[in-house]
Amino acid sequence: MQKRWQMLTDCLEGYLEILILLHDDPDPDAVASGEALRYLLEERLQMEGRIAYRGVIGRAENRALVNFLQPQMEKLPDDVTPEHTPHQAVALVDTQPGAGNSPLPQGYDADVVVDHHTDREDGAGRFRDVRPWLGASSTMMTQYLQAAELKPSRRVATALFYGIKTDTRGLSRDTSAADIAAYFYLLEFVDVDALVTIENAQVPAAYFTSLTKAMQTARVYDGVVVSYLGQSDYPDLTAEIADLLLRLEGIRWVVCVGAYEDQLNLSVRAHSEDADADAEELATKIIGEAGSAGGRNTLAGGQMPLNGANAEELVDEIRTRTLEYLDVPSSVEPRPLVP
Ligand SMILES: [Mn+2]
Repeated sequence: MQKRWQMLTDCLEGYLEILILLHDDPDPDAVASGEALRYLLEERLQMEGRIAYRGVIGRAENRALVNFLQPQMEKLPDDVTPEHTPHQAVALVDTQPGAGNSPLPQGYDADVVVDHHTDREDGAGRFRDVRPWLGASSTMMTQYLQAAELKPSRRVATALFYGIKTDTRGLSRDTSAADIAAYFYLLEFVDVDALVTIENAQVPAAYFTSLTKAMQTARVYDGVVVSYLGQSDYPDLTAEIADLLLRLEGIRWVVCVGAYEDQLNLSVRAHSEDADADAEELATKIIGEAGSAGGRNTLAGGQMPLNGANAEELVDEIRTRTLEYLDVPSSVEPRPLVP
């Protein structure tokens, strides 16, 4: 890691400012990694960092994290490539140029790319650290702090800890030895009261409306469950409900769809015991040319614009494509999850 930290330092030589971009609709891992990078560069390279993102931070726990962390973070307009000044370096964390949820297009010449999703291998990023075998970008940022011999502040440690915890579902999914090591290293610095507040954040009543709809529309086909939660209040609700549905006994695959404004959002989950699972491939097949998708073996997501199309019809198509991809015979009758 010392070498990586040295390369990162070399790459940023001559810059006094950095624009740190997160993926769209950032999750705790993205927010924590962005803030950790800002903290590291400020403390060690005296750089001034600005964090920016597009989209929505909707999930109550994620809002609580932001509320606790108070990162100097700004929301950018949707569908606009963020701009930076010539004396400002640009970093991308928890995503890569050209990924479905990336604010930077394919091949964009970012200065720094730090990510743990599937390597897009487009060479983008003068300093590029992409390690898909890790469970969280927060693990990578913890390693950078250690390499720079910088003790994390309570704020940063708590955020990184929560980033690893959520991305790996409490070290139960896509977890490597490095994630476990980072998790326990951070533990001693964590603000436990803040963590309890974040994890138990209260949710709006609309959350239960969406949850009810998701349960009522869920159909089980052998080990596959497909659910549509209708128009939802925020785009990352599909991910939350997909995680919940994956807990159903005997389930190997979950596809959860929701509409947010004029867009359809999709979350795919595969059981981690299914060694051959490729959630990213399924998400990409489902979305096709209509939108974008990305992820890893056990979890993936995607989105497509509705352009005025009927959401229910698109969901029917998504269901058909899912069952085809997973070789579920058409003779299998769908079973409602709840009566
Ligand atoms: Mn992540």
